[in-house]
Amino acid sequence: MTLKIGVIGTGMIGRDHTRRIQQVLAGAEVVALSDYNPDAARAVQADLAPAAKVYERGEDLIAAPDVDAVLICSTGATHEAYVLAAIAAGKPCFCEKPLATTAEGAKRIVDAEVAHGARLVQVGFMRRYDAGYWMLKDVVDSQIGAPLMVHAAHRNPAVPEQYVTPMAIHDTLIHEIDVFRWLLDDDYVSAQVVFPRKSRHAHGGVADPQIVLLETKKGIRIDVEIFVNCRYGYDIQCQVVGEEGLANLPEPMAITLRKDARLQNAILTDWKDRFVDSYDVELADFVQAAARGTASGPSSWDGYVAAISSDACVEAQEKTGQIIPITLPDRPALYD
Ligand code: NAD
Ligand code: ISE
Repeated sequence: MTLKIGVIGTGMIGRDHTRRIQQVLAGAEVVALSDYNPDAARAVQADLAPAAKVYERGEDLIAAPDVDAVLICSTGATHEAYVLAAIAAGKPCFCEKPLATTAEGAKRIVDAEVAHGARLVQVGFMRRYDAGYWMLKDVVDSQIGAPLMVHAAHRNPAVPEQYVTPMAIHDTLIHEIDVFRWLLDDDYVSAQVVFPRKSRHAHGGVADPQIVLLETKKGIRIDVEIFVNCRYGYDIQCQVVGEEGLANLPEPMAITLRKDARLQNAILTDWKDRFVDSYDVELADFVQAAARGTASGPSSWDGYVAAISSDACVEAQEKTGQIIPITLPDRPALYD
């Protein structure tokens, strides 16, 4: 059976995921497209999915009888309403991060899915599917004793004018927030944010760089540097320090070149390239589960916990230097 997919939001990642379904993965095809800007949907239709129908409204795409499952790739603030509509229609949906822009919104999704009685939602936390993070998790679980500290960095070469200080949390750090819960099998109890000297390359609306300090239930201390105008590349670093040793996330594969009396290798500049394989594997997982009428991988609960933790980090930005507590509700049995 070929799973028939509708894609809502055909900007950068919606286009890339459509290419993935159409040209890379087996078992699914894109039959419907929708974007707030219909020209964007028509452009993706022309380039990648000529047989797909273009819908003016995402709600109509979700309700269409020939759409089995939905990819939600529109701007973050629109996710909640589309995910709720997919759950109401009983259709599996893959929702790009963030699941919702507020913890209350994410909770409404958890409540709707629990009321439905089975998982339908996968959140786009693709790092859990990354081979490098898998290798790191294996070593953390078996080789370095109890993890004590994590030193991490999330660096982008530059960001546009629309990118403002809280987006460093909602848009950028949210990947670390999720992947460290998974890597350490832990949850957060507090957050603190401090701002180093501002880079002259950062525009007026964004404090850059930032350092986020997280503490977990097990007492692990995590420091993450977010530096979204670092200029030199897209660079994700993660080092876990344990009682018996220390483990680093592998660097992306690259040729080392000895030339002109220099030893060098290229550094990626685009997030789409850095995690290209992980996006493939996460969507393959979605297609397999959706074909069975369900969802696996990062859940609505993970999206909800990420939203609660993000809200605390944004408050910590606003009250810089202060330690903001993070309290989580009990996890519904559906997500055990
Ligand atoms: P984008 O701005 O390139 O695309 C967003 C698209 O959504 C635009 O075409 C816009 O017209 C459309 N849109 C806006 N409101 C809409 C609505 N109500 N209904 C339908 N379409 C609507 O942004 P992007 O970079 O593709 O990001 C989209 C989402 O994907 C964001 O939530 C972002 O955080 C997430 N994202 C995830 C990753 C990742 O690594 N997992 C990477 C990039 C983006
Ligand atoms: C972008 O939206 C992503 O999700 C990328 O994975 C992330 O690394 C980048 O910082 C975000 O802007």
